[in-house]
Amino acid sequence: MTAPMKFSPKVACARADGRPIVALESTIITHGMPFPQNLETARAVEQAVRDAGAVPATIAVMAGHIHVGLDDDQLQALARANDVRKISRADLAVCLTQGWTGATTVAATMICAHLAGIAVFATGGIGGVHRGADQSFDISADLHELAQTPVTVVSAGAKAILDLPKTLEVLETLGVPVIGYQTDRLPAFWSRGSDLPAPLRMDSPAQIAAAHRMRARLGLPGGQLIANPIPAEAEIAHDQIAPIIEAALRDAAGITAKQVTPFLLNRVYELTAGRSLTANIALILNNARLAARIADEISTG
Ligand code: PSU
Ligand code: MN
Repeated sequence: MTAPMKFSPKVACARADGRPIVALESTIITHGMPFPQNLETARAVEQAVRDAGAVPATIAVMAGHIHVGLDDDQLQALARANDVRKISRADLAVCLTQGWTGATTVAATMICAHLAGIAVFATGGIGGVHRGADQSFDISADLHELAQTPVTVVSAGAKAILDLPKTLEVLETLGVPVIGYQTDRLPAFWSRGSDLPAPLRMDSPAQIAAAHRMRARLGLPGGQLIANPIPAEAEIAHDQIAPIIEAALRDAAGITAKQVTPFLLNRVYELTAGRSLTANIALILNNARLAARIADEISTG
């Protein structure tokens, strides 16, 4: 009994040849960005992975299968649709058996990447502990996935709409290594740094690949979270974004569950007149390039 998966021809070839592959998520396309920037970004991120010498594998659920690697028609269909479900660990099996179209979050993409034998995954920012979680109990399933699925996830930190200190505490409790890439400070998505220290630091893709392999040798089940700061020219300074996040959070009163993160990202987009999206695109491209280099080190090591 195996998982219902369909590999694109290019991903199938790369798997057969043992070439480096980078998994990419689809929730960012369907729930994280507006059309047409979502489609342009999905294509550009795939190209960034190719330019860095790896094969991109964007993952989504369609017609009862986990698709690993999408063609341009499939990417377009996802980017234009507004009835795609946001799929996390809890939803994956139901989405498949019901035949729904589903976009995979960080958690679900990690599960699918691991099933496909892909070790590295590039995203924007992971989900985490929401502000006010002491009342709402809203903590992303992404954190628990990092604790149990052995995939190295390249992010720009956790999204700054979250409670970053609490997110770090939960990651520490769950035994997830949070590794600042060439930085001692925890990156904060749209901003290069927060006032929090990065728990660990590494400076090269080879070091990150070595730690990934060591976790396997130790029999440790979970993954690694790489926190790669947004490029300086694209960042929105912390002082500038902080009041906007506060305003977006006020506007989010009454929004719950899966809708919270998409609502907040869209509200920050509106309140920054699109600047947050420009930054989001820049950081994803930056993560895709780093992920390709890590995947290359893992495949040759
Ligand atoms: N990174 C982005 N934009 C996004 C996301 C990540 O730059 O939209 C998505 C990811 O799929 C992540 C999800 O898993 O947001 C978190 O949702 P939640 O807080 O509901 O777990
Ligand atoms: Mn949530």
